[in-house]
Amino acid sequence: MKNTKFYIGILLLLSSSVVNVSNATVINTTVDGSDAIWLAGRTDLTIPDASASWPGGLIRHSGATPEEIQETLPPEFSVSAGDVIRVLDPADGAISFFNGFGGVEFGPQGNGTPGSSSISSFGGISGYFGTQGALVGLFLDNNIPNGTAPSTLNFSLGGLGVDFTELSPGLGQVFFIGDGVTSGNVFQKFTAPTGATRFFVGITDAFGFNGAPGAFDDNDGSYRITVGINAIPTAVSAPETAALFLFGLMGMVFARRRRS
Ligand SMILES: [Ca+2]
Ligand SMILES: [Ca+2]
Repeated sequence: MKNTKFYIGILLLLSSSVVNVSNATVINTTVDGSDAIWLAGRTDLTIPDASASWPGGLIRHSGATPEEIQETLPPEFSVSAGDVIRVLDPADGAISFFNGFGGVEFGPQGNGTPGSSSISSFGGISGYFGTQGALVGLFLDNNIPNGTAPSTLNFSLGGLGVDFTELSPGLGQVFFIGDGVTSGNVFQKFTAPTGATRFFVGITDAFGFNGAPGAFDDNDGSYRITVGINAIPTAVSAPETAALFLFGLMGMVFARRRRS
């Protein structure tokens, strides 16, 4: 009986650690083609109707696009400095970046050679240098970003590339997330910098994927991403492992009971 109580104690302890694992924040979200990363935190802006021009804003097509999509502020999530963010399963989905619905679509990794898209900064948020139309992230504090933008991170093959395993971007620096895993299926790790309170996921675009940010008004479709904040990347299998462990321990309890 003593032994049984001991094992029950272990089971209770293990149960509480399983609860801790599930307490890590996990967010499922879609990132629309209109979720311009350069509008992150820009609650000071009034985005004009899609049919209007936007002087001083993101560049738009001069005439109407078949889609006439209005740019949107990208999704944001609360974080603290030092939080570790990972995509918990490879991001997927498809966005059509060109005039017309459907047709050629890109996935979260973006299109072309890393470095084939070079887009300048906008209102205190850095530029972007990587693949065309990739899923990107951004850390901010509580302030509306403005003033001089931080330096642009280099995700070309001669720079960080897209297969890095860890990244510590600064506040206001747009960073490549892609599908969130390396070509070797390693979940990539993004650490929130000092002062970070908000994490954003969004889209990059520009005419020809180069120059000033814009051309979002014909982007239809979306990417899907499961974001883990301080969550174990194998979140799906972690509880399974714990369950197997518990199952094994229960087997041991049974074995002991049968012996005694
Ligand atoms: Ca576009
Ligand atoms: Ca389109």
